[in-house]
Amino acid sequence: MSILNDISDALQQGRVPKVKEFVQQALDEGIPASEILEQGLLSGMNTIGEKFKNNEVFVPEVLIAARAMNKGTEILRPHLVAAGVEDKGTVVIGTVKGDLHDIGKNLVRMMMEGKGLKVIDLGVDVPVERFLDAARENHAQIIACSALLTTTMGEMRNIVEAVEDSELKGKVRVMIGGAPITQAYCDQIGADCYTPDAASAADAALQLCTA
Ligand code: B1M
Repeated sequence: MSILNDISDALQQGRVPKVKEFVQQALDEGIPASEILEQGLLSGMNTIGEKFKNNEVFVPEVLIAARAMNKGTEILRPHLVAAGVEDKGTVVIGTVKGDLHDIGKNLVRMMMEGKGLKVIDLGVDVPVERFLDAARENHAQIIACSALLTTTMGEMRNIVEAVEDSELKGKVRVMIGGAPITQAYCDQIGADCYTPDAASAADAALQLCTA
């Protein structure tokens, strides 16, 4: 569908006003928000990711594409998030210390909100203690951590150990995810749950909160 290609192209060029315009146009044409996300925005981001890997584009280009991605998903947000009236549980989410990647984390947050969960978003570069403090303050059932770098994923082990060593042990579950994370890594560090994508993270979080 050409409007989805237009979104992907505008995102790759980092053209925020065009991305916003095309996303709105696609919604007006009745294209489902999930399709606009997958085949428009994420498709563009994947292309940028490939080019970044092959040294065809560099950090500034990726950064402006990421900004366009976040602006586009903001428009989709009300369409992805169903009107959950009462909170079904509370999740504290953030990208681990040293890591500034937030697009995947933002998608996870949106999908969780769409399941009627209350989500406290701590942003990026979040130190271990902030995750625990926020879980205490908000009586959260889940700490959800995202990491995109092999150099920062080790922070997740620190979070699991800090929860184990605190009064939160047995009360707060730790969920992990992000491109370099696997089920094997989850088992290795003793985290409670790994999911490969935002939709399955939301399903798993709801299950953990309502089990
Ligand atoms: Co960065 N970066 N980056 N980057 N970046 C990657 C991750 C990289 C794979 C690119 C590459 O080399 N091919 C590479 C990591 C290599 C590695 O560690 N193995 C990399 C690098 C090296 C770096 C820098 C070190 C580059 C540099 O400075 N030399 C630097 C580090 C900065 C830092 O964090 N300290 C850096 C910087 C940046 C930007 C700031 C320019 C920008 C981020 C902007 C932003 O996020 N606001 C950026 C981007 C955009 C990327 C790529 C291109 C795209 C990431 C993305 O947003 N994908 C990425 C290459 C790639 O992935 N192809 C790359 C889309 C997003 C929807 O996917 O986040 O994976 P993702 O989320 C998925 C799943 O993983 C999952 O759900 C989502 C889908 O449904 N998920 C969860 C995520 N979190 C979850 C949590 C869950 C469950 C599922 O439960 C709690």
